[in-house]
Amino acid sequence: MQADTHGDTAVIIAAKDEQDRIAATVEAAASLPGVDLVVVVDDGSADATGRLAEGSGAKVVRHSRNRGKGAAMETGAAAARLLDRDVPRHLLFLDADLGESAKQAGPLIEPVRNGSADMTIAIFSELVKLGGHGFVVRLSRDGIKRLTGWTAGQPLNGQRCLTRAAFDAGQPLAPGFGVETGLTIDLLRKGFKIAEVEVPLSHRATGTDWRAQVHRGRQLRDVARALAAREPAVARQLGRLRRAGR
Ligand SMILES: Nc1nc2c(ncn2[C@@H]2O[C@H](COP(=O)(O)OP(=O)(O)O)[C@@H](O)[C@H]2O)c(=O)[nH]1
Ligand SMILES: [Mg+2]
Repeated sequence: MQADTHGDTAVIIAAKDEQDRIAATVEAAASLPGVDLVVVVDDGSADATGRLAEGSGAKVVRHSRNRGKGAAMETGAAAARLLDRDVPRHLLFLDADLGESAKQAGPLIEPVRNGSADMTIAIFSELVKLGGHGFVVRLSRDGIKRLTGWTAGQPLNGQRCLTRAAFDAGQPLAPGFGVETGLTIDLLRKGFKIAEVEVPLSHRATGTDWRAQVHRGRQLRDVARALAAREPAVARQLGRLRRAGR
């Protein structure tokens, strides 16, 4: 990341307890062409995630308590906005556990940069076998298909690049791990163009221990909530409540 080079893209990384991988992820992200800002949102980590991210050159924003992935992404985008110059940067969201493989994320930016997509979603060419989390993937994919007609290859993939306009149109983001499912549905419904891009990224394999089970339980809950909130009847009521609160 060269301080005096003007790029057009900010990388936003939501991270919770990622001290083993965050430094490598930040360094790889900063080396991507056109990236001149890396923001890490340390979402109430109990480890050295924030300190290590800062030491690797990221701007770090910390949630003093854990608020979930969707909220962390909003915080990261708000921080990037404060550091925007005249033209708002595109936002490339990357998970914290990509490590060095994050340097392969460049193709996610291209379609957004050249205007052929408003949001890209990564397709990992080498999917690490994830014990059991296929159920949540199917729930998300089927829900997106039912509500929009579109079939997503890897609907929960968090590696995605958006124009600022598309990100703004996706507000408010669905809470927690419902964020990817919600964003995909909301942008498609508003007529934004989504492109899937195969990239050779890899992340930590989620195991089968109790932590992994808890993680999957949270994902299931959040994806189900994101879908429920977007059912037409519920969405109409939420829309009315929101407008009334303005
Ligand atoms: N903001 C936030 N991010 C989280 C939380 N839990 C996990 N993450 C991040 O979300 C991303 C995906 O999490 P990960 O554990 O790799 O899930 P998986 O890829 O679905 O197995 C990583 O960048 C994590 O650091 C959380 O509670 N809050
Ligand atoms: Mg992961």
